[in-house]
Amino acid sequence: MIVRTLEETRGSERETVAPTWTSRRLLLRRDGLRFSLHDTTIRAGTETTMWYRHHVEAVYCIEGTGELQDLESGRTLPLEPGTLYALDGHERHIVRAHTGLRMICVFDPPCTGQEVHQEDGSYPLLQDEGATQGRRAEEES
Ligand code: 9YT
Repeated sequence: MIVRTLEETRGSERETVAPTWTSRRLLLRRDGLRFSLHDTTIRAGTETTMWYRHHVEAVYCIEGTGELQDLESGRTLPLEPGTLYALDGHERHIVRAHTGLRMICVFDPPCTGQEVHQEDGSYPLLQDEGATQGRRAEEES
């Protein structure tokens, strides 16, 4: 059994601070599960464009208000506590945070914690050492 608290992740290598968001990864690839679990806060007044080309992601909003724009369909929907979106089609999307947002995110395959957004907004597929998982990454790009 794995037991971990949000508090333990603060300031640790499980925490990543980006210009518009901070994410604390409660579960990462190295934990050996088939998904990662993140507690992500998005700063008020910001806009973040994302594309998880190699991952499926589910996001559950638990605090704050904002909006999600699906860049594939153009559809915009409100984000508020209790709203879930699941990017099962690798949709490019924008999150606009009206207030600070707090989201619980699940990624399959699990993130390693070392990803940085690539130029196209996607995360690469990484092994724990930080090396790109060559074959699949090439197949998918
Ligand atoms: C809300 C959202 O899409 N969060 C993504 C997780 C974050 N980019 C991370 O932990 O890398």
